[in-house]
Amino acid sequence: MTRVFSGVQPTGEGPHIGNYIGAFRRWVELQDTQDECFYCVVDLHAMTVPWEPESLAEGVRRTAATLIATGIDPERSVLFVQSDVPEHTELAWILICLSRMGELGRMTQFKDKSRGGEAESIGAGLFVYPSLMAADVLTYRADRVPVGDDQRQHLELMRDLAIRFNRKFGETFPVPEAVIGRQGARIMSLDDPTEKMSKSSGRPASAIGMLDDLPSVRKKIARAVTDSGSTVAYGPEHPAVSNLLDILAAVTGESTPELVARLEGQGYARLKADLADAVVAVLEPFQTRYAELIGDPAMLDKVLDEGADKARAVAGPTMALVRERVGLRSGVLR
Ligand code: AQP
Repeated sequence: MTRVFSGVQPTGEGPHIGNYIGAFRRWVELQDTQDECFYCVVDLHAMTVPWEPESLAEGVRRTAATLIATGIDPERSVLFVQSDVPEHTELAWILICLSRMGELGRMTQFKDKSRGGEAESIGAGLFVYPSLMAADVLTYRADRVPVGDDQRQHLELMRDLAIRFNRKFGETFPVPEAVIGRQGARIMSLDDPTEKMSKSSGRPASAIGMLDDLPSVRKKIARAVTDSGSTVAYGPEHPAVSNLLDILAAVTGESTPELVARLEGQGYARLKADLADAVVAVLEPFQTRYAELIGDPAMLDKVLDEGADKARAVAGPTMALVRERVGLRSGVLR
């Protein structure tokens, strides 16, 4: 039996087209090919940067509705919220104790997100959250973790922690494998192709939000930066246009060489017009479904409660085994 686990943070302006291309659409596909899929709104990760209680609660509902509207089927996948399953934090503590300061300090996401801040004022959660992420996956003893390219380093740490735990305490966890797509695994910002598209950049023009109104999606694409010259070409010398081509390829299913052949000599305006049409064609039905879901909070809560029950049924036995292996008393749990 193969088990898949992945998560999304309910942060910032909400999921963007990069999250969809790099992660969600693969999660949906995996429902057809894998035995069990666990998809989690990782609300505790959203506390690694300053947060407001109302926007966190709102972000959780919005993210859950987004996942269902993109095609995650709660009948076929376990869809739940991280903080509903306390085993994540319990295992995280053990993994934090097995993590090394040096390896956590090398995480580029920590370096990026803490840049510019005073060490004195950066929350310690930002430093240790890769160990919580390892706990998220290992709690379910998952085999495969579909993520975008930005999570590659965290996945390596997760594998190291699983191996370290198994060596010290006996074979307990499968060593999870990252599933990273060859195309679209790192969608870049529309206003700066050297920077990853991100929920919390604070620059609305940088990301196509999945919930952005469609006229502003078109406007953002029309204003996206391009490379000097006017050739539609793909490669490292054309980072901005390559990023637009990556998005177009992902949403249409065409390959980038096919797109280049079709759009060559037609200038950037045509590329942007085609891209806007293709992105709107994906977002329009998604947003209609999303509006129905977000308008029914009782149904969403029910889905998430049921998901938490199913997740706990797997997480509980893992933690009971872990407690025994590491030498913690487990009598109270029996
Ligand atoms: N730009 C991206 N291109 C492709 N995949 C991406 N992912 C994120 N950004 C891109 C993938 O989406 C999944 C969920 O991401 P996350 O919520 O865990 O957080 P993140 O990776 O830190 O993404 P963001 O959007 O940049 O959020 P903030 O700004 O809150 O940090 C992951 O599988 C991720 O790889």
